[in-house]
Amino acid sequence: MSTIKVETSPIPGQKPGTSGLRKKTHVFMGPHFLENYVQSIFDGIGGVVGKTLVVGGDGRYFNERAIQVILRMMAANGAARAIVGQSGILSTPAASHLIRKRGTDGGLILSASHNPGGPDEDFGLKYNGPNGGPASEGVTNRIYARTTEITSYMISEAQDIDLGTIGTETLGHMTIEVIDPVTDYAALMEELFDFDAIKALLSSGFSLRFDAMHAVTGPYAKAILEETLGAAPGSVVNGTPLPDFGGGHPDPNPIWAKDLMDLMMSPDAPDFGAASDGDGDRNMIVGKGCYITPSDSLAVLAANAHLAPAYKDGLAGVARSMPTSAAVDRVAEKMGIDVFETPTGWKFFGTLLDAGRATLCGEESAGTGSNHVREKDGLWAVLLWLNVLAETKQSVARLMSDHWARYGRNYYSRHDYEAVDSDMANGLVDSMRARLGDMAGQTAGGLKITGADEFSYTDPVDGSVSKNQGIRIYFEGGGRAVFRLSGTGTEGATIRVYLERLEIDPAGMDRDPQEALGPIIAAAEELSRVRSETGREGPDVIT
Ligand code: VG1
Ligand code: CO
Repeated sequence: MSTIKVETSPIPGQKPGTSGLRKKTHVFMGPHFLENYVQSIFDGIGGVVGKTLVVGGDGRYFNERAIQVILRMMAANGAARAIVGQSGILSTPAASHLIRKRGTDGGLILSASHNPGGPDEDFGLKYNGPNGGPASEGVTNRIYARTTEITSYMISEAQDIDLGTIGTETLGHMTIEVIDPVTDYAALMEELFDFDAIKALLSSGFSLRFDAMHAVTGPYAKAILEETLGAAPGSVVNGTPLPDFGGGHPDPNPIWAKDLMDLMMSPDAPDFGAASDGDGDRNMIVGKGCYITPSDSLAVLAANAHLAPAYKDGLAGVARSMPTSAAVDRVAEKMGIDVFETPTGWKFFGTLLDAGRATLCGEESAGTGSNHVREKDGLWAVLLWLNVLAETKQSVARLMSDHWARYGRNYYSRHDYEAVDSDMANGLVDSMRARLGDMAGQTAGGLKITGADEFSYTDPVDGSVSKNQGIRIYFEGGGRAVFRLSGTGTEGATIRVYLERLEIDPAGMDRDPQEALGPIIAAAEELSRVRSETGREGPDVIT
């Protein structure tokens, strides 16, 4: 093997967003694009000489090609070892677990998560640190800084590595271990949950459907749900990872997992439905005729986690991203534990989890997880739900309605306006920012505004500060509207409007969320003019 140094120059636009760098696949495949970014990661983390990294991705188009390049660059940069999922496959939570279990120096995860895949769609890459979690802002800032000053990268000239066969290979001085992507993760799940109780539930006639959306969780779900826990064969659908996810968005929400939703709302619905996203870190939970919003799911899991072995001693604390509803806060309050409100993106939970201050974390975007890894974890959430259902012997709908009766219901919805002109989107946010100081005391949509600010976060563990994390407007009676721009898109801007209202009247628990949130929706429009400015009749996606 010979190592070569390739001259290059900075490529604009390599700034990582909410979760790593995401671009159109053809951009990632362009000359030097991937190589520049990988070298900048290596430089940004102080080089990889003698280091071990986990490498794997969600199987989307360009996954394996990109891994071959990464391995050649690792070898050329002096890395000691790469641990790679067979065929380049590793779900994001499985990669996080491997980094921790094997005590590596971190890992590279290839995914654009819930974004569609294929030559004309999206690709992504992110670095996770030795704790298994997404790099902190400090690290991503250093990586980004390197992308703006890079002049060369190192790469080996070598044949492709056989990633299809489990075993050990070498590339120069570097060892490459190709491992089964499922084994370690499945063993971890078995440690956390009462598999016997779940087996008993599934053999008692309880039926489920898990929609892997042609993405990475297929092999994991088949092995764990069907082969180990005894769910009926065929319970896992769309279980073979495809490079283009079968043409859909691998995003587990009522829009993109419509087939599952239709089934769950029909007379033939199984007892439990779930779906996960491209890289396996998101989850959607649906009962018979009953969709569970991710914010509610986090609250229900926090209230019941002690029913699973891993959490039997209770929770140290919980954390949620700022736009996530306060449903979990109400649980934490009753339990007398801390609740932390962080900016959007899993990287902000890392310090709290590492410090043992939070056990469960969640985001409104279908992300839930715990201290077992440092990423959100789709199948973990499904298994925790099943463990809770096995213990309580209740239906999903009943568990949810009992929860609302006890804690109140935080009606919640997110409205997304996609592919908006970036200048227009920024202008909209700037305009609201300029008016924030005067909003308190005014009325909008007939609701009195009690407070308005822009979220700034000071990490309670390491003191780092993250500014401009979303505009928050609070209304009389506990309502709230939040506005922020997405940091994961690859085309124009996506405006996210998060809407919430607390209901404690027992007679008001069964309303349609869009209707129950009507006044907040009207107030949000009056304050932002997002519909009139973008010329749209309504959001592109409602979750
Ligand atoms: C979105 C979600 C955020 C999530 C992120 C990554 O970010 O809102 O909650 O952490 O995606 O999820 P944004 O900036 O587009 O709102 V995933 O499953 O893409 O790793
Ligand atoms: Co994801």
